[in-house]
Amino acid sequence: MAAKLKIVLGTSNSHKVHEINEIAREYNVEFILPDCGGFNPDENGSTFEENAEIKAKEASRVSKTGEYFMADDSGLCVDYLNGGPGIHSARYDTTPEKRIEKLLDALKDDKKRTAHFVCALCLCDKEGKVLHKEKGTVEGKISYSKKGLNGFGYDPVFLVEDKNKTMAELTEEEKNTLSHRGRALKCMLEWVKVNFKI
Ligand code: ITT
Repeated sequence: MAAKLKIVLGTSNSHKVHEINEIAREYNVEFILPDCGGFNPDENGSTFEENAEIKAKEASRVSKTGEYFMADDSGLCVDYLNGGPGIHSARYDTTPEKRIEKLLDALKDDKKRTAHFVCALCLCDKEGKVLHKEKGTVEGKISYSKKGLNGFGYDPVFLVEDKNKTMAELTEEEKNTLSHRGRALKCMLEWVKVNFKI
């Protein structure tokens, strides 16, 4: 079997690296971190797609090694909050626990609880030229309290549509099958497979 194609993943979120490599398991691809001191892109885009592109390009700029670069910009969009926290999901409050508390508080007194997760992926080459983009979503509702220990971020309060469980109650494999990230990444990997002949 040919050596795995290495793609540099522009992120500082270790949960994303883990999930992305789990999803990529059945492909001949491995995602690795940028070869640089720290990864601090200026995420000043106004959409998930723009921020994914900013991060992928920044990874290609700062990493000393690598041929291909990908980034994931993702977040939770709550209908009652007009799509918020959205692209600000990671910055909604200072810790994951506080972010969940703030969200539950914003929806208290039986507010409309429908929501979805979004994941935008962008792949570029070492010159920073965009090669391909994908987007995935998963619909659900915000629960009244935290449940489950798996996953990360808002998973303990995101009730997956048609399942009587939060994302954090699903196994890693179940989450990756239906998540925003799983959906977007499988499409991206199929594109990579065909176009890079791996
Ligand atoms: P990088 O920008 O370094 O990749 P980040 O965590 O700051 O890491 P984002 O700007 O894309 O990444 O924000 C994503 C946030 O959205 C993440 O920190 C979570 O709060 C939330 N989120 C995204 N995907 C999630 C998932 O699968 N489960 C739960 N929360 C998720």
